[in-house]
Amino acid sequence: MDTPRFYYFYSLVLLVLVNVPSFASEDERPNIILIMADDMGYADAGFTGSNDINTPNLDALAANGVIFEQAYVTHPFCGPSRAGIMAGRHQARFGFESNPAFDRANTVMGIDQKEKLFPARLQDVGYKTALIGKWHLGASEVFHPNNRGFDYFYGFLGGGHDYFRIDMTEPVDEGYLDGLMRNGQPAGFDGYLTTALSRDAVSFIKQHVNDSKAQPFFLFLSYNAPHGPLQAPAEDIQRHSHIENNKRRVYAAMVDVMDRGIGEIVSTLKETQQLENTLVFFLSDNGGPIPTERHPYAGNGSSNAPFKAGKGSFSEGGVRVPFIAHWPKKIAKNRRFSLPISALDIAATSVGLAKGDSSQLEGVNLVPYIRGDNASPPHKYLYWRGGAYVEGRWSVRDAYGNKHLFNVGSQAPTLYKLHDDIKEAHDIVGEEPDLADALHSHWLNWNERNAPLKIHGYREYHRLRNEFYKQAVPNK
Ligand SMILES: [Ca+2]
Repeated sequence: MDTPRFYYFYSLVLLVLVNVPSFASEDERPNIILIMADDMGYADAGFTGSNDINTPNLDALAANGVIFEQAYVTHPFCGPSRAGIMAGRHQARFGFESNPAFDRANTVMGIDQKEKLFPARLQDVGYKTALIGKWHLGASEVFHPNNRGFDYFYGFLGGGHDYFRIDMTEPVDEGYLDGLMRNGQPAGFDGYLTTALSRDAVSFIKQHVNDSKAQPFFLFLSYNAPHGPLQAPAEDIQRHSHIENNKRRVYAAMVDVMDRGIGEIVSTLKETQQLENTLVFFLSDNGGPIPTERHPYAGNGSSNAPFKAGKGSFSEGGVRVPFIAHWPKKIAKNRRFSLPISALDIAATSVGLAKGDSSQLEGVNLVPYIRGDNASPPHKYLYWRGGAYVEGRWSVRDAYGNKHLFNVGSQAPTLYKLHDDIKEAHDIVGEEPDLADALHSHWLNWNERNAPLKIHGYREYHRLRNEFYKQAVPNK
């Protein structure tokens, strides 16, 4: 062969090999669907032991996939937990530790613009991305889902929404009666909101598969169910008449409608031959809110049994959540994974499988652990940090169930051995001071790389704003 020509040909081949991503010819990368419940109690799915609320569709996903027995979110309430999940980094790294107030004009009140959210990382490597439902990471244009990694958005920007109505003549602080949006345009919904979100998710999948069988998609189906306001269609409440407690009866109906929607998603994946190679995650964004001594009428009727406390607390009831993954192609059925995992792992797993840019992500790709290729604990330590109304509070646990925390509402730090004391009933901080010190040192070390709290919680924000305008508006 003529030598210069050979090199020319050879470098051309190399150029092509280097420039064409390896997934271009035959894309084996999975679709990814992240389904999130809002304020759902740990014990309120069949697969976590509920006997008065039926979740047959979630249970089928659990049985045909993997149940994570020790799965944690990084914060015990909505906004910060979701910020961590979307960024794939602990939200304390960028100071997002309170629920942002709903304010379309405020370009500070949302998730740090410097954070590259994981859907944007998927977008960069060719995924079609969609958010359907709740956002809660900022309401101004700069935080808008379409500007933060989602090709498609249908839903609402605040922390929740009325399930039946839109009423722009009756504005409420957190936007619960505002119109919905679809890709920057005003939108509405027919009937019950949870059903409308499920229906939109089904349409998105069908349309995407119809348009492009080759391109994988990422769908974040972010239900606000069963977060308040407690509302459900009358016939669904009626079907739960066996539940005596009024709140829990409505709550059960809300979970039930969500579960049926998830069933529709699974059916659609089957119909479109996508189920086999779609990785579906399901979790709740924090523990269920339950009545407390200070607020005896609080809560949505959820149960976090067998754990202590609920939403807002660093006890297990606030941060340990129902969590499953389903991916027939790569994850064997009937699996239970018993080592601690973090909601931050969703981003690392997804971006890892998509062959995207994982730099700065703090979670781990769970697949080698689930499949048994890696038997070590995915996380030696997990960390929590207070913010907003719980500043100065912290929590840390290790892979062996030792948990040291200065909890919301506590007078002093406590220490528990979760493997013998799942209810966190026996504080042993006095008996094992060295263990407590060692855990706290790990927390202090971790905290050195965190940012200070950057935004006010919504209550404080509205209080300050109202105070300000009270002074500004003359009485005459
Ligand atoms: Ca929540």
